[in-house]
Amino acid sequence: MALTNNRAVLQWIEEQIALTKPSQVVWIDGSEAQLEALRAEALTTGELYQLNQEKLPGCYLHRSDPHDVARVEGRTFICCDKQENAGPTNNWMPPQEMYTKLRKLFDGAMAGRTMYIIPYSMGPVGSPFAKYGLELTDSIYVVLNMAIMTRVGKEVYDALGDSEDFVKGLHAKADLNPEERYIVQFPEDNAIMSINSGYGGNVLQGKKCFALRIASYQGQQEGWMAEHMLILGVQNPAGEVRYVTAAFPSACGKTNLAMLIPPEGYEKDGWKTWCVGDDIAWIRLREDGRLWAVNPETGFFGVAPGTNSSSNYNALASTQKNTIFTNVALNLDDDTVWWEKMDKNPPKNLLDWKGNPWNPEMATEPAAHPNSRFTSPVKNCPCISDHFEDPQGVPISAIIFGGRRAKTAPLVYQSRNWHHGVFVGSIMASETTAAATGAVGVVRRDPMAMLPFCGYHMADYWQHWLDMGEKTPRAPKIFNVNWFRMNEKGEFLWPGFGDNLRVLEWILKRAFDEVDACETEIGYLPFVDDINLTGTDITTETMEELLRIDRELWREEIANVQEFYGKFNGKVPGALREELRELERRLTDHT
Ligand code: GTP
Ligand code: SPV
Ligand code: MN
Repeated sequence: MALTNNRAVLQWIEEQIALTKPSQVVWIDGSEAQLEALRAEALTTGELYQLNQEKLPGCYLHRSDPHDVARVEGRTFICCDKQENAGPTNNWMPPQEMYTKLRKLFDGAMAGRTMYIIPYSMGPVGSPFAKYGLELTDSIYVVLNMAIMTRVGKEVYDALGDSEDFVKGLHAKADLNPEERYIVQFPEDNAIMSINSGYGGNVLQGKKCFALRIASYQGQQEGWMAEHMLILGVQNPAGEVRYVTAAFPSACGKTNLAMLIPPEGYEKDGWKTWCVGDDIAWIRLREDGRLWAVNPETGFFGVAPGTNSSSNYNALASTQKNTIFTNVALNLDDDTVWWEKMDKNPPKNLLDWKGNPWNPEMATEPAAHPNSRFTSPVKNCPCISDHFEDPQGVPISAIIFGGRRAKTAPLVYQSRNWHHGVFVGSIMASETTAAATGAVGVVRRDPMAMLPFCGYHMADYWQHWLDMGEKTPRAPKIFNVNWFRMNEKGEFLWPGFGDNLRVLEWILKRAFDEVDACETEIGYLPFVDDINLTGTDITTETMEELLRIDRELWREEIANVQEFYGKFNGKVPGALREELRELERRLTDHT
């Protein structure tokens, strides 16, 4: 029975039923009883495998199709009316042409299957930040993941009322054919269609499709921002909590920074951290002249490999109940999960992510897929912030950009002002990771970590950033970090993880004018002594190396950025081109 009288909702659903022709339609109401029945059904079909319910209560393993393990950027489209509004960094097709193509693929795609109607909210229901969506899907896995990642339930219909302002999302697994896989956003129609995938960011439409691609466009139209950012509160020994957001590309450390454990000495001194979000931030200017952020999600869809009790205790703790693991390895001895770097000794009796026997001697591939993930409720996190559900969000003092750069980018630097900070974000570059299909380890420009997620022209997006700064009297300070700088032997110079708090301490002091800095051509750098290294074995020489500016590399960087900016057909905002010229001038003057 329909859970709403909203005519726009009912009519749209009817059309999608007529198109996809499911044999059954189920209205998801968000109740635990209904979800439990779906889990039971998924166990009988093999879509889920029940893990050890004593050790991992409420936890399940899912293995995706081996050719469907990551986002597919080459098959992701922004279909707005004019190609120039999608810009050179997005795939585009005229909306009508794409609708025609997709209608053929969706025609009868749910025949013999059940359509689940998922009502969901991004952001606390009723909050000024909240936006609502519906996802129609034929995947129980999608229903169960969406129920962890978003606020699913009848209250969404109540909040929506008669309004037509909801995102219309349609998803069908079809036959998972990678050649016919499409992840399509229609920003001007508030619509998403994805087909022939069952994995992660391709199909959990609340996440990248809505909360970034559609929402970034909405943000530009309505004067707010949707960003690929974690949100973290850092409590100092005086008891004051200051918030940062940080944009790092996929699999570059957001989840880890978002819930870091302070190093021992810091903990003794009374430092604490509070996680608000690990992947997406929606940001609005409030009456007090500051930018405030909410995490629109309610779960973590986190990278499993590398997660262990010392790298990220809080993430590991978050996965100990009510979690869905995707493409990790299975320990047959006790029905628990395993992945690379969970501990040193892989279990003896292990099945790899494809379900085949695995041992280190015969292995040619890792046991867990490099992009294997856990879907865990945010409320499992031991350091979840009291403000997580706050409908107004938290005030941001610093915005941090960063990526994986073996060289070039120093451990940390501060931009000179908002314009320069936007420039720093626009020239971000990082080595690619397993989060998307394609080559891994190739350096590419990934502005604000939004390259695969910006729902409109990237240069207009930069202008929107500049505009937001103009109208924000107490704008956050903007920084850049690089936890991944390497020595000649290819080893990381910086310990990372919990020790990143040492850098955050400096950043937050800078944001409140509590420490001096060294002015350089690229921005403000810390004086070596101003990063607290007590309790580490990091030498002054290592620190100097971490903070060294290699002018030769920076000149190469400028040439590369010029080429990158050149792709935007003269649309790069003047303020950013000016920043690039100024940077070049400062680097030339130096020699
Ligand atoms: P998405 O969920 O894809 O958006 O990724 P994310 O940015 O949340 O990345 P995540 O925190 O899951 O980190 C991914 C990988 O980076 C893991 O393998 C981590 O072990 C590694 N990593 C995270 N933080 C650090 C760090 O400070 N230093 C080093 N060396 N590695 C790190
Ligand atoms: C990312 O790739 O940035 C993710 C994972 O957070 S996914 O949901 O698959 O996009
Ligand atoms: Mn992400």
